[in-house]
Amino acid sequence: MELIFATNNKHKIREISDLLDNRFNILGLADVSITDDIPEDADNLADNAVYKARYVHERTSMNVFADDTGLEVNALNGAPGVHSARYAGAGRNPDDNIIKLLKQLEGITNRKARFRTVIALIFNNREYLFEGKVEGKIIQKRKGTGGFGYDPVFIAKGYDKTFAEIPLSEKNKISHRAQAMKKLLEFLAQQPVSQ
Ligand code: ITT
Repeated sequence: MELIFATNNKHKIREISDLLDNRFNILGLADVSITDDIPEDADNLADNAVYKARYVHERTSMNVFADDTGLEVNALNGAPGVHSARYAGAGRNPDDNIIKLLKQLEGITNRKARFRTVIALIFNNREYLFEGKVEGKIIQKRKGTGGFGYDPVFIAKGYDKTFAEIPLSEKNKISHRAQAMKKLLEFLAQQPVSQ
């Protein structure tokens, strides 16, 4: 089954390919010659994900899913949230984002945070939403070199290592995206194979 994952983020494609069985052939945006930077201007994750999926569906008529993820920090009233990618500016630089986050949390003891992912799927012209989240905390200083984005400063509940210190296989057991993907996969598994 061919399915477009509407992302340019190679890390995400790798994470998801790791989760999928070989019934699915995942195509990235580059595979369908979409090079546009699809706007993510909505004020919530679901609307951004739906917008991206519709954008690609209108141009390809193929089954497609898109995700949007945010890091929600309790002490910052849910920020950076939907603005996670551009938290420190339009450059979308993960190192700058982490520096800003740690600065905002200086002196704050409540470090509770969660990653939340919303996936929008357009399948046979119908729209579906799937959500996953992982609770945890933001540490004081970055640790680890794996993962991407905010991974070096996020420790999931019940763990003592950051997402950048644990293997991808471990992150994929519990992560926000893995949980949303699991719901997507359960849905797809129920669809006839010919789709
Ligand atoms: P696309 O929009 O092309 O899919 P993106 O990197 O912009 O890729 P998101 O908008 O979903 O991805 O991500 C928002 C921000 O959250 C961005 O700064 C990411 O680096 C970060 N992020 C997303 N998933 C993450 C994860 O699993 N671990 C750490 N940070 C993550």
